[in-house]
Amino acid sequence: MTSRWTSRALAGLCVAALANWTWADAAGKPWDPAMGTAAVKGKVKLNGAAPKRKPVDMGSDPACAGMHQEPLLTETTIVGDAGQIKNVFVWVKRGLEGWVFKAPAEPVVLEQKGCQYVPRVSGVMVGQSFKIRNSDPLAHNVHGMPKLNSEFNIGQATQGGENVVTFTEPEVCMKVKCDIHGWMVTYVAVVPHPFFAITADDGTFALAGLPPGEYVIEAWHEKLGKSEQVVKVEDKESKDLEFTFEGK
Ligand SMILES: [Cu+2]
Repeated sequence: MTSRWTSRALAGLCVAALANWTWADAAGKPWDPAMGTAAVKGKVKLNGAAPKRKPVDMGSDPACAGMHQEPLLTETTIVGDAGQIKNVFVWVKRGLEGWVFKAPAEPVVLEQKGCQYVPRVSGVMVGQSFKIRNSDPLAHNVHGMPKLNSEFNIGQATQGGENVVTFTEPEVCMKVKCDIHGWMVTYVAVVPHPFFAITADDGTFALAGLPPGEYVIEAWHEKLGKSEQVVKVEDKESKDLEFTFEGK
């Protein structure tokens, strides 16, 4: 019993070590939050007319449609009156390679509610728990379609069902969908550090607590594509960036 447990535990450790190798092996020192004195913040805007959001057609599953008095609106591109874009994933793509970051103990939660994923875009660190919850009284399945991480496909037949997955590789962003309900789509970004943000209703983002340095900041949107800028911040400095996407 003991030896079987030991060999299993050792095998588990080896798998964990291998799985983590590509990112954890990066030359770097443990992150010291006291170094985080700088910030990059800003706004993401659309150049051109905002696309009109359409009602989501839930006709293939009346139980889903029945949970909404008014139809949900598509979330592919959400643009405010002043052109500000919501749900853009903004992160430090390069410039933090000298540090090794520990994933937080708290999970990131993705919920299925009213036959919709909430939130539309999530950010999670490599190795951090990503908890997927079914809050609906019907079945969903959660089909992750990564390019760099392992594919997963989890059925959640009952309300309150929860599963946890973790990711081994940085990947911005992977698509996750429900194979039962074709309109259910969400995007998950896996990042090797905590310096990422998802633009709010007003299109703003903030990357605070950065060490002074030069960074490549990338803004990613599921439909509009991606854009990057180089920015240099000194000790105690905060710089503003504006990203502009062309309408599609
Ligand atoms: Cu579903």
